[in-house]
Amino acid sequence: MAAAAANLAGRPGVRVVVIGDPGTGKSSLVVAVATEQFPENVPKVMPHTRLPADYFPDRVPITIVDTSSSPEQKPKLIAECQAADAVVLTYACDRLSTLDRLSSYWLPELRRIQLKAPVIVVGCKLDLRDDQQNSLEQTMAPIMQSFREIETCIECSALRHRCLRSSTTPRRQCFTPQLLYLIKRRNL
Ligand SMILES: Nc1nc2c(ncn2[C@@H]2O[C@H](COP(=O)(O)OP(=O)(O)O)[C@@H](O)[C@H]2O)c(=O)[nH]1
Ligand SMILES: [Mg+2]
Repeated sequence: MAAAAANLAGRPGVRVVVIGDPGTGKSSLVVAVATEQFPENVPKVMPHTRLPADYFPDRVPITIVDTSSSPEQKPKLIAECQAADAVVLTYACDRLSTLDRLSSYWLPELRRIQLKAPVIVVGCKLDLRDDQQNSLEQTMAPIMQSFREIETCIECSALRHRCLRSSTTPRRQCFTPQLLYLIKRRNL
């Protein structure tokens, strides 16, 4: 794991790279996780964002790397993924075509570049999810069967500060345990 090796060489921290279709909520998620605020106007791509040092009990410094999915930026996106300790792959809960793109494009692409880092699938904009839709488990089970590199999946709303399993859990508390779990499991 490239970035983890660099950690041992003295470069501190864990790199989490956020990828996914345009408009799925990547940049808003980055801001929301870092600041606990929903940004009304978010830049197309956020600058690298360091999470507060006290974010985790064991104070592992985490840098979140936002990306652009435009074709010209593809080499950069690949390089970021190859340097990642974990990849967050987003879809939008209100646009099922972005969910389909996980299996038709993103996950095969990550295989093609031989990504070694674990993948966390995050369904954004949970507040816009249609209640008639299948549950997260029903939706994700076949995808997780086919793509074992998916470590875990969640759905959350940067706007409403919610995650799927508990409507009262703040984003921070639902997004970051997945990261913490990975960090511990992978000894990052
Ligand atoms: N309702 C709702 N809208 C969101 C949420 N997250 C992002 N958005 C909106 O979705 C649009 C695209 O978000 P953005 O973060 O720019 O997506 P990106 O292109 O993947 O970086 C923006 O208009 C955001 O305000 C959310 O949790 N709920
Ligand atoms: Mg963006």
